[in-house]
Amino acid sequence: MKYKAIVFDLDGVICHTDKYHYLAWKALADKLGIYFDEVINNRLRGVSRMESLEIILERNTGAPLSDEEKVKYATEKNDLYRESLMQMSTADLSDEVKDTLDKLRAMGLKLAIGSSSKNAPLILNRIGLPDYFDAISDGNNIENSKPHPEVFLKAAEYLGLEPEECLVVEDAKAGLEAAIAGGMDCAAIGDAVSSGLGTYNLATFADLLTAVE
Ligand code: B16
Ligand code: MG
Repeated sequence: MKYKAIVFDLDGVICHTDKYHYLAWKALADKLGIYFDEVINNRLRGVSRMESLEIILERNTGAPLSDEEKVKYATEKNDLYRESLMQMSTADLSDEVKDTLDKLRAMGLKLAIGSSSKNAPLILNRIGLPDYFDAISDGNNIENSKPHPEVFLKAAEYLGLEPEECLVVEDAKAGLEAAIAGGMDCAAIGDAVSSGLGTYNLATFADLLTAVE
């Protein structure tokens, strides 16, 4: 086996909360009269909440926001986003993802989460995996979000492994850059494939089973 563990990004890899992020940011951008679309939204993948707001504000043609206003609007977006998360259930975890995770574990691999999100524990609860992973590193235990490698280095540390013993799975360019900066191999899925940065490119989540052999 090439690796001892796999560290999974959450949003866009294990489940699809990305559409809820988009709708909540879109509602805020519309309220502020700022242009926002799905192409800009792709730049928010893996990026922290406050950094996401800064990307949206690049198109602000009105008065600049104060730091207090930025915190207020980011909180408003998060409240709306968390309302959407409450609609999620175990049905939002696909059979393909759950079966693949179970097979990887049966192969002897440790499984961890490496997510920029402060809402990761809530999301894992909603999809029925609150205690499934061997380690969780998320937006609550980091100072620097992706593309900084901290979230993945902490995941390796929590697993008691060296970074090079772990494979990262990511749907975001910023996430692949973070893995590479941390000295880790990475598997790209979804939008991240086109960046060309992945050690492996996955057409489906189940392709991981052959990538790790
Ligand atoms: P929150 P990931 C990331 O999750 C999302 O991709 C990104 O769009 C979001 O801004 C970030 O979490 C922070 O999320 O506002 O919930 O703390 O892809 O790293 O699992
Ligand atoms: Mg992601």
